Amino acid sequence: MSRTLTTSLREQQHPLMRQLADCLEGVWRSHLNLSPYHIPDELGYVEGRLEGEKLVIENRCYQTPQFRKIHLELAKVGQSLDILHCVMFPHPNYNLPMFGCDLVGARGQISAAIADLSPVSPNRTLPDAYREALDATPKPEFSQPRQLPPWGEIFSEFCLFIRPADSQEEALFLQRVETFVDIHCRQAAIAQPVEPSQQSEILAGQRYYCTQQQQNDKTRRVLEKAFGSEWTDRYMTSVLFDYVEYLA
Ligand code: 18B
Repeated sequence: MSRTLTTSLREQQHPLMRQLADCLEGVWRSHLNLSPYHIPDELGYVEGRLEGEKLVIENRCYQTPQFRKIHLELAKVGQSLDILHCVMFPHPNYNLPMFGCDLVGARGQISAAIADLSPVSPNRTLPDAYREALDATPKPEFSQPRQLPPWGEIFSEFCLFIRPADSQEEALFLQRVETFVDIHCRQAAIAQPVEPSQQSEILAGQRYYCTQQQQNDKTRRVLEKAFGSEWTDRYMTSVLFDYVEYLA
């Protein structure tokens, strides 16, 4: 049921979101061994309306041996706002960065396109293999870069935060995100678990990433309008940016 519903929302969204959702799932399927990740039924498909427009959320979650949770979320606010949100949460016994992506669009125009592979190690740099792979690919230029907020210090030097100017830049963004996820899945597939002493550092890095993301007031505001602040708090800390406290 949720699959059909997700497919239907995907078809209603901005073409870049649909293409990106298809692209992410395609790369995952070709490199990873995906199993379902269970989220509570009441959070798989959610509709809210407090003041103003209806908000519809559709979630898809997977897990793999390397990833505790892979979360793809599509959301639609009335007829005006479309959102694609994705985070891949590695198990903390692997030194793998956090892949995250957010696309926000209003009335046919994407206003914010963000994607990154964000480091979680104490020195806050990506593993050498990632840097080498990313440096070996052409760095795309966009005509309308956007300024990250202060909590965005979690992102790497490879972070993209732009407003795509036209369909050419949309395609370039899509291609760049595919490169990020392709590199990430290839690295994850050959990753070796770290020593227990390093795991607590990675846990701390993942926790920091999530608590910074939880400070995104723009996300909070959209959710609060439809669901209230209590629900939004719980959703942001348990679905969008949850973290674990245990060692594997
Ligand atoms: N986010 N985004 O995911 N957010 O979730 N998002 C916005 O044009 C939602 C992530 C990020 O300028 C905006 O200004 C909602 C991940 C950054 O202060 C809106 C959901 C990343 C900004 C939303 C959602 C991420 C941003 C304003 C749940 C990165 C700029 C759009 C479905 C890896 C923040 C605009 C700023 C912006 C909304 C980043 C409306 C509701 C994974 C940096």
